[in-house]
Amino acid sequence: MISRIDLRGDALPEGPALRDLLPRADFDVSAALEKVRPICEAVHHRGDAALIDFAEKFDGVRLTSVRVPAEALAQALEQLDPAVRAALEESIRRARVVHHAQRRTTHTTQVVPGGTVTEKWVPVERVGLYAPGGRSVYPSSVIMNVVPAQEAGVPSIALASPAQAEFDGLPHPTILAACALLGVDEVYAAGGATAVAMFAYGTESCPPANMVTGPGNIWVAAAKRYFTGVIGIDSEAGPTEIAVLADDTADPVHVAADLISQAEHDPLAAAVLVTDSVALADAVEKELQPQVEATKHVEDRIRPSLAGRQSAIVLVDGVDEGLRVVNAYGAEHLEIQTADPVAVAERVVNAGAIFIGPWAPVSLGDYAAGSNHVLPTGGCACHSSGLSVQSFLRGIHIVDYTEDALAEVAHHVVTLAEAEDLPAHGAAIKARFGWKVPGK
Ligand code: HSO
Ligand code: ZN
Repeated sequence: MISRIDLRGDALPEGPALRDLLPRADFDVSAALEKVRPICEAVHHRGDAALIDFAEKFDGVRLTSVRVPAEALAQALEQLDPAVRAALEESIRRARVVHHAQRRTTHTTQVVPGGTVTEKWVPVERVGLYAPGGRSVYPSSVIMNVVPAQEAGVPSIALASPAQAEFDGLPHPTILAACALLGVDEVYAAGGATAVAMFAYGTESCPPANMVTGPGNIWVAAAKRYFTGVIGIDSEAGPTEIAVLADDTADPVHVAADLISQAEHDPLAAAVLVTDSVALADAVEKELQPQVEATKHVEDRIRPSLAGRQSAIVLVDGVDEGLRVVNAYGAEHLEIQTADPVAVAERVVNAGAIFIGPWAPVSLGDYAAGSNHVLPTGGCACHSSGLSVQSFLRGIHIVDYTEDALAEVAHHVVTLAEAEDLPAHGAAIKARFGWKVPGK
C-alpha cells in the first residue's frame, strides 16, 4: 500500500540531490495557467454575467445573484448543528488567542541623533478569501483565513465559495454559518478561478480586493499565479502533506492514524514516514491495512494517496539522518514522534508547522490547536510561512531626519550616487546645502 525508500548505509547526499530522492506529487500549476486565462479574461470583460455563466457550467446551477443575501447567512447559522457550532466557536476562540498575539506594533529606531526610521504596520485594505466547495467543504479553513485577517485589522473582508446546486446556488451552509459566526457578511457564490478573478478585477456586485488568500485546487493556484504582481496572494496551496519523523518509541497505531488522516484529503495528498526503526516501519505498514479499511474515503482518496509516488516510508540510519531528510523535504506538517521530540524539533528548519510528541497530532492543528492550518506545501516551507496576521500587514518605513543628521551623512550619499552614475541623486542632497556638500 505504501512504498519504501531505503536511505540507510551510504552517506546522504546534500541539498537538492537529497530532495530528489524524496517523494513528491506532481502539481503542475503552469500547465493549468493557460486554462484559467480565458476564465479570468471573461470575468474581466463580462463581470457578474460571466460569473453566473461559469456557475451554470461548472456547478450546474443558474444564480439569480452572486452576492449571498444576509438572510441566507442568518438562516445557515440558525440551522447549524449545535455541537458543530460549539466546536467552531472553540476553534475560533483558540485561533483568536494565537493570532491576536501575532499583532505587530509600530517601532521607531534612532539611527543617529536626529535621524529615525519608524516601521508602522498597516493592514491590507480589502481581502478576498476563498473557501473551496466540492470535495472539500471546510468551515475550519474559513476560520483559518478570517481570524488572522481580522486580527490584522483588515477593514474589508469578503469571502467566496462555489455555488452548490443542492442549496439553490448558495455556497455550502456550513461555510455560510462559519462566516456568520465570524461576523463576515460579505459572501459570494463563486468558485475556483472565477472567484479569484472576481476579487482581482471586481465586478458589478463585488468591489475589487487588494489580496486573495485561501486554499483551493490547481485552478485556484493557477489563478493566483495569473494575478501575481497585480494583487497579493498567500501561497499557491497544493495537496496537503504530512511527514512523521519517528523512532522506535513511537506508537505505530498513532503514526498510521496520522498518516491516514491527511491522506484523507486528496488522492494526491502525501503521507511520509521517516524512521530509523525497521520494526516501527513494519508495524506502521501492518497497522495501515485495518485502519484504512475501517475508514470512509478509502478508494477515492486514501489508497491512491498512500500508494502514490508522493507517499513513502523512508528508512534512515538514525534521528540525525532523519532530520536531514525532513529538512530537505520541507513538509507542510511535520510530526516528531521520537524519544526527545522537543530537542529534535529545535533542529528542524524547514516545515510549515511542527507537531511535538504523541499528543499533538496534525488533526488537532487542523481544527483546534490555535495554530493556523493554511501552510506552505510542495517544499515551499523552505522559503515561506503559513498564514498569519503578518500575511495581511504591510510594514511601511517612515524616515525622519533633521538638517544636521542629513548633513552628517550627505557626503556618503553623494559619493554613492556618483559611484552609481546617478548625479541627480547627489544633486537632491547638494541642493539643500547651497550645492556644497558638507564633509566632502
Ligand atoms: N489539513 C488541511 C486543513 C484541513 N484539515 C481542513 C481538515 N480540514 C491542510 O492543512
Ligand atoms: Zn487536514
